[in-house]
Amino acid sequence: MESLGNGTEDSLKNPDDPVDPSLQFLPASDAKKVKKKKFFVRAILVIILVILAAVTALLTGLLVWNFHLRNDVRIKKVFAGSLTVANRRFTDSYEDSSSAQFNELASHLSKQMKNMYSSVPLLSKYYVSSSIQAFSESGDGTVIAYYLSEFSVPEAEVSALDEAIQSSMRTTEPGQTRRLSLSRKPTNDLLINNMMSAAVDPRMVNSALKGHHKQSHHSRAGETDFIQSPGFPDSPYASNTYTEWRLRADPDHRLRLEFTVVDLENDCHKDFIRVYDSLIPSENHVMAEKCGHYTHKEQLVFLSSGNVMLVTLVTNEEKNFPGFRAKYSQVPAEIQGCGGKLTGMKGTFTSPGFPSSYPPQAQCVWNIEVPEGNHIILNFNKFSLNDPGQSPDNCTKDYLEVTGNRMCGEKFENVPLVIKTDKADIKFFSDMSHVDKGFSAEFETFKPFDRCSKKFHCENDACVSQKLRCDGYDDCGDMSDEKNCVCEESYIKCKNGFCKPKYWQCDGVNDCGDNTDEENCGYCKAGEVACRNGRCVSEQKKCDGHNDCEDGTDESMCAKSIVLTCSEFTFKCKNNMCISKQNPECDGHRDCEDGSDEEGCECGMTPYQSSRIVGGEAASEGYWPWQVSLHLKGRGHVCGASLISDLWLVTAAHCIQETNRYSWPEEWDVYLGLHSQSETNTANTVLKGVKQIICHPEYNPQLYNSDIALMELDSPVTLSQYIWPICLPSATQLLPTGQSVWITGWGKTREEGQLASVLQEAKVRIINETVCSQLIEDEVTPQMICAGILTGGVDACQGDSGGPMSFVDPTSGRCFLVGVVSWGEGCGRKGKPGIYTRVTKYRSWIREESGVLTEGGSSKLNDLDAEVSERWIL
Ligand code: 4AZ
Repeated sequence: MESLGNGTEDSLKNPDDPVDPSLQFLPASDAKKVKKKKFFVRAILVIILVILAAVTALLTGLLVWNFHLRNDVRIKKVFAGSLTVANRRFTDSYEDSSSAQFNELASHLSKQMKNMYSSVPLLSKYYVSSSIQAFSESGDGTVIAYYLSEFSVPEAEVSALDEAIQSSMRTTEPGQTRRLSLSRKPTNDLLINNMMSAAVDPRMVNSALKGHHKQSHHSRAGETDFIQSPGFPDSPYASNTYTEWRLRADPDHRLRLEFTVVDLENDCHKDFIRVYDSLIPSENHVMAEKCGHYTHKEQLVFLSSGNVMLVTLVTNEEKNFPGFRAKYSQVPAEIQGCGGKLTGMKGTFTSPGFPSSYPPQAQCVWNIEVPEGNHIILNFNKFSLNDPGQSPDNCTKDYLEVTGNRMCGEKFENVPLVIKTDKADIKFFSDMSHVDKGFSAEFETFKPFDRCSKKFHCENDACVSQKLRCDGYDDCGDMSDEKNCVCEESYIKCKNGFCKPKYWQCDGVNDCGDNTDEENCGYCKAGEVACRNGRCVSEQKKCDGHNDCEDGTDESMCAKSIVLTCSEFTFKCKNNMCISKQNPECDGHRDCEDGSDEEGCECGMTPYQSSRIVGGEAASEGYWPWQVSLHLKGRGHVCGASLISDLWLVTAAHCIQETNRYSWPEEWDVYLGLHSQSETNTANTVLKGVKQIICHPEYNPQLYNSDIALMELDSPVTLSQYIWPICLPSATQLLPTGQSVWITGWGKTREEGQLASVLQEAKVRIINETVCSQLIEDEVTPQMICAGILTGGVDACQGDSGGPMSFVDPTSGRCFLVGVVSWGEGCGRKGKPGIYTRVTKYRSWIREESGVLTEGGSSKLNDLDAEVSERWIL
């Protein structure tokens, strides 16, 4: 750097300037050498500058050139379309492209089209030419013209051109007529409507295609004619050719085209046949594209929507095959059996033209009406309604609509369709492009058989005795037996329509579910809500976001929770805030600000939703994966228990207090994932020892009050489909009277009977506390909960003790441990429900002793466990 600087300064100095005496020069060892060096440096500098200038000029040139060139690279874009000339009658001479009439109308139209395009600046800019390809006769005797319009457009403007073409077409849609004026004389005007246009497949306008062979045929009534690829069958078709066959039929007729031989290259990108529902190759009217080889067995028959059809063959340079042969004829436009009324006990109907492919633009409606009281079954022997770009979930192109539900795509298996009425409207629709084989259907009738016979048929398809209708209990399991009731005299009518026994009124329990039975109990007026704390507030204040009751009652059964002072009626979130909603845990809504009401919700998911001890049935393996069997060493099964985490069990205190020995952890074997007591060694079963037993400190062996205990396993159990914890209810969870719950265990199947070998299950209902106390001689405390079937026969029994009473929350499908089998007066006796430990009362004790924090009770569930649970939900 330094030497260059010196050199430049030197060179700029005028050699005539007097030398500055203050400057002192370093002695030059060799003056000639210094001069040479300076010259050399200057030369390099000049060369670098020249190179830089050249590169800049080159780059600028390239940029300018590229910009112009790109703008100048034009693409040939061909549109194919049709239009109706409403004020010209069709004559046969229009079919002959060499006739004077053809040429007169064609040139007339071409000029008018040019005028039309010139009125749109973008079209006018890139327009090259239009050519009228053919004419055909429309249904009303006027002329349909088929044209090709060519544009030469820069690549960047292609989509703008497409849009301009489409919007210019919109002005001539059906019903709109466009008068294209050639001259000022109105007589010369052509009235044009139904103008349609679509791009032509670029493979058809490929400049490599040499031959453009065109043939025209008019099918005559009663005659069948043939078309075939050039040279067929003696020599293969030629390379790089485009051939088209224009087929016409008389007005009010369709064309029927049947391929008898198709033998082309397998790759449709190379050689292919196309069938169009038009006389020009418009993409909007492609009915089918075929290549490869078809055997005689596969019928390849097409029907046009009108009286024209176009067949094209495109071949590329390699692999030439024999080609095709097809016969064509004209058939009346009206297709028999396209819609109509179908009556009787059975019948058939098919897509139009079946077994030929249905035509484009078809619409048929069948009204099936079978004898009153019968239902309809539809069987499809064939169903193939494919249209490219249409998914079976969104049938917008070709479809069959059965009582409002659309079906499309292909069905390989005949899955009968049951229509539970005696009338059905069925509609077939095909759009203007792409056709398929269609369908063939059979309808039959059947008398709906009520499998419940004289019993009440629940909405969930269960059958219950008619006597159980409107008795205040949910016998069906979906409350349907308690809906639409006229309440008998001994019942009150709740505002929500349910009937509940009068003696449940004013007992402090909300049996109606909407609190009707606890209103007007002397302390609240009509139209008021009875708060749990004894206050009364106006019903209008319910769910208004204010704690009007001051104990949260009026905000407890609302979609949204409010934050309240904690009480026995509130749910406490992890952040110690309390919320008003009843049973908010694991209900799928984040009610706590910190989301803790939805934490640990992996628990309690059963793989199956069962429809169903004494009076029970054998459970299916894996139905109750929290059910545990407690074996006393040398004695076998003694009690049940419930898994609440991978380490902790809940059981009954009386199970571990029988004698001293029962309270020693080492005396117990814990079987998890067990199904049958005779098969304790299966792959699904795990045997664990017990590390510690914690009996509830207030357990009262005389009253069986606080009959609850915890067992800690000697090591965590690996969770699986067969071993999974049940959720613990929050302290404020409410179970209404009549609620169905499940009891499970290997206990005795009769009061004087034997233990069950296979795990048993039974559905029982929660019994009103007042009623229970009246039925049971011994004291029933608030720490207990009664459940059973008062007619008898269904109950827990000896050996079931300690086991779970599971409540399946219908909204989340999650199971909660709401009771622990405790005691009862005998087993399954009439009017003697079973007594269970009320788990909600022990929620905080369980949390304190076991450390099981979450409602799910399994803070240790890992990713793998979560995966298992997700699979189950499915
Ligand atoms: C028992 O002895 C027992 N019917 C458990 C439940 C019931 C009766 C007896 C309820 O373990």
